[in-house]
Amino acid sequence: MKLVTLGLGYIGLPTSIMFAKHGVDVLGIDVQQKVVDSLNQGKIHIEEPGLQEALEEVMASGKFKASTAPEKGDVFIIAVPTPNRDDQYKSVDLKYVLSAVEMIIPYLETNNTVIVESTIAPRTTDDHVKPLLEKAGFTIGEDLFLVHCPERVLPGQIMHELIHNNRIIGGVTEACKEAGKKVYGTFVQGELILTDAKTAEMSKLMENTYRDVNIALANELVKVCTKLGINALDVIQMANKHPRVNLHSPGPGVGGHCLAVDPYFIVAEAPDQAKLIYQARDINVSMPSFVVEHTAKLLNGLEGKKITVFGLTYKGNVDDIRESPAMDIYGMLKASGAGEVVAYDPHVNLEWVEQDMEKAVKDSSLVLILTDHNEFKEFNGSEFAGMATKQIFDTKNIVKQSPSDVTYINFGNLYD
Ligand code: SAJ
Repeated sequence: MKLVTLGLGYIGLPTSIMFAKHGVDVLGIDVQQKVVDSLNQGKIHIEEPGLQEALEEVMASGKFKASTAPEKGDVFIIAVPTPNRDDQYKSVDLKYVLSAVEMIIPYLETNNTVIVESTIAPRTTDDHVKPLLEKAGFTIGEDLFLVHCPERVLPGQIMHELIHNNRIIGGVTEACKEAGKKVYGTFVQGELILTDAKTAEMSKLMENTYRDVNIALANELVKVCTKLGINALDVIQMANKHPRVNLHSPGPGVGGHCLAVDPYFIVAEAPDQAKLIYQARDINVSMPSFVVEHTAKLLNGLEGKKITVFGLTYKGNVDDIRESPAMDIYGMLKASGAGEVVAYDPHVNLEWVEQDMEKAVKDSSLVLILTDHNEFKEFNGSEFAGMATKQIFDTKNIVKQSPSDVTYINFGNLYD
């Protein structure tokens, strides 16, 4: 089997490499020449445990190569970004998906399978992708097979989850479902669940929406408890002792290219019905302001103070700063008149991000933890010796034991 993948980002690259590891000849396509060059030189351009080693393995076996131009193949997988548009309900922008389809059309042959893995709004496969392929002369389910198989792997655990998660295979026809099953049967050990394309699209969106709505509930609880003088983190711990309750963890907001994006795809298609989903997004979007407001309170005003932000990525132990609430908070603090705002993140390799923890905290009045990197879980206290006032505001509740001479604040002991 020869596989052509379109998009070599956080999903397309691990997926391509996984197929190559299981004997498939893979040609990975990306529009960015520098990504293609780096991969062909055996270097990954994203951070994901196990991925670098896996790339080296498939380069050595000759099963994977990258290019900017597609070729003919048996299976085409589209894993390109689907950002929000800038409209009222932030609907899905299909431009990359549709241009990927246009790009492969000249290479498609009878009996090929086209799979969209990118997250798309409900009905996109039937209403947008299928017509393009039909216009090119194919009859879906007869001489070309079309499938939506949403990716559902967790960044940080992608290599494990690609193999062990179950997969929803949304075929446009029965024959399409079977074609999709054959492709993922190459390496997936989880269940291969066959359904139609629109059910697959909606299921994927609801998984992330479920999580977003539950996080919003936890974040709202923090706001309520802050007003009422109750420890929200204790409440979550108590309530979760109930066998049917699973309150999520509150935090400085919800980021990444999934939870902060996908719920809008549902809202945009049915705004009058999807009210709770929209409200949950609003609550999560409000969290950076809540954090900045309480940072100012803890410091009796931000003017002239140095604040050190620990963590810029959207979650711990990844290098991804897309839709990161930590980036919003960093920007808001900088715009707020604080004396100096320094960002320290050992996972983010950008010129303006400090890599030396001691330098980052020197003369600082507050360490503001925004990301749950492993590096921020344990401190012996000496790290904070140079601070002007030794204070930590831990919005992720991750510090295991705060050093005794440091004032430690989290979402459990914030009061209005
Ligand atoms: N977060 C909280 N509280 C929580 C859990 C998460 O504030 O209790 C925040 C994180 O800090 C982060 C955001 O939510 O900012 C998202 O993190 P995540 O770990 O929940 O999810 P992602 O975005 O890394 O990956 C999700 C996963 N979806 C689900 O778990 C339902 C993953 O399986 C999907 O493949 C991925 O979205 C995707 O690509 O859609």
